[in-house]
Amino acid sequence: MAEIKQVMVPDIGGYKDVSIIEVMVKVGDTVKAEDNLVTLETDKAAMEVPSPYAGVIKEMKVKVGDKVSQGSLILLLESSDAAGVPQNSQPAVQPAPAPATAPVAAPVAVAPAVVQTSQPAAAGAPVKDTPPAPRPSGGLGAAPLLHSDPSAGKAHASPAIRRFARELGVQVAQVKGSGEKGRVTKDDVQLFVKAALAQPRGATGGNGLQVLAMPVVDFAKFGAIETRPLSRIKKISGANLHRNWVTIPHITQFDEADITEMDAFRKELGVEYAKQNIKITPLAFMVKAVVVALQQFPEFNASLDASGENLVFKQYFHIGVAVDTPDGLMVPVLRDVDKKGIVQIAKELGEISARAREKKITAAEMQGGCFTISSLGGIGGTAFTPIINAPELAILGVSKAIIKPMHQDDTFVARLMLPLSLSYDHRVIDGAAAARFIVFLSQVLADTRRLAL
Ligand code: CAO
Repeated sequence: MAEIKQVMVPDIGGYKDVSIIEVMVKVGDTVKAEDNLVTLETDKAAMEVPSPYAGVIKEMKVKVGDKVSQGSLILLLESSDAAGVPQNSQPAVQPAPAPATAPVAAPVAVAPAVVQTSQPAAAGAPVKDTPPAPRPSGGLGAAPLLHSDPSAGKAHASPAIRRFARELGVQVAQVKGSGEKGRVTKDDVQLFVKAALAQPRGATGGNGLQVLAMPVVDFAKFGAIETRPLSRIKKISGANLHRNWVTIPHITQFDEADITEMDAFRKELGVEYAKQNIKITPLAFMVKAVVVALQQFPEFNASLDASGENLVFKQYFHIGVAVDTPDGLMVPVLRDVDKKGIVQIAKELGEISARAREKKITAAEMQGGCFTISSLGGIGGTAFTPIINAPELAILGVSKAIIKPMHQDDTFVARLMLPLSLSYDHRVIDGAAAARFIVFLSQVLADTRRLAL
């Protein structure tokens, strides 16, 4: 049978004339037992008064700003739960685990005092026939902490608002309060979320990048257009390139290697191995020379671990080679290059680049690289700034070798000069180390006997 019940302020640890800072319900609302009804606040803490019964709110007896003490009538409720909650029982408020350092003014939950009337709802006005029974709450100091929000002690917001904010993933401390004494209101949290959603894609707060949104341009306004989707490879590699470009501090060091002798030797080998269908390009020498340089400078054959605080030095020498395919860039990896000769490397390079162009490279074949070479030498250009293939620490860009006049022994001589562009992760590699690396690499390429060292 429905009954009208009076819900009163419970034992609040002896505090008197405590402000009501929030009223969560209104007449006509249906509440469940333990739904919060009002929030009270002293100068030390905020506390919520949960409903002891399920039912419908019939009359509000308080409003925001009212001062109440233990026993003050909060509201009348038509209970749909005849059994209700025993007067002195602890409400089933589940306190969240307390933060390691509990904020001084952390909100607490208290049980309401309830007066149950014996009058049926139809009989009209409720009758207060028993005094409010104080619940065995430990009062403000002993009550459990309700929230683990680390901002709880700083921002001025009721527990309900904190919970609302938490549900939306908002830290109350970040929200500017527009309420009394700078209190954060529900509207403030909603405005905060709206503002966050309105930020451009890719923009983040805190330590992230704050970038302008890309302009949305109607290209068709300026002429005929055709829209084609990016290839799957470009979508995947694009995301990786973007991450690497914006998260790694790149520096690119340039040099030129005199490969006159090397190229003469390469041509000799080329004639010899053409019968076996092995094409020997300058790249095979570069792959080998890079490994010799990596052995000399182990820092370049390393990666940062996930913590970013340790360098992982690799004892193996797997070299990635960027291959231009009709669908986009792929980087298959040649394994254990230190154990292979130029001809073997050239053979594998031919095979792996052909398979990449036929889309026959597996994901496993593109993993485990220590260092990448990107060669545009077969196409042209004088230099470029390759993007590091993280978690590797450096990448070598190779451009087209051309014959140049070089000054030697008081005269100019024609030499075949190979442009090199070494991009490196400046968090790990110093400029001097990079210069030493590229100079050493140039020396190895200039004197192929060094490949055997
Ligand atoms: N200088 C001058 N000539 C060069 C050269 C260089 N640095 N590198 C290659 N060549 C010559 C070769 O000797 C070959 O000459 P011939 O046809 O007369 O024999 C010609 O250029 C074509 O070489 P290639 O490109 O077929 O072979 P490669 O071994 O040099 O490169 C591969 C193989 C797969 C790396 C290459 O084909 C490729 O895809 N390159 C593009 C990589 C890329 O897109 N990088 C950019 C990534 S963005 O960072």
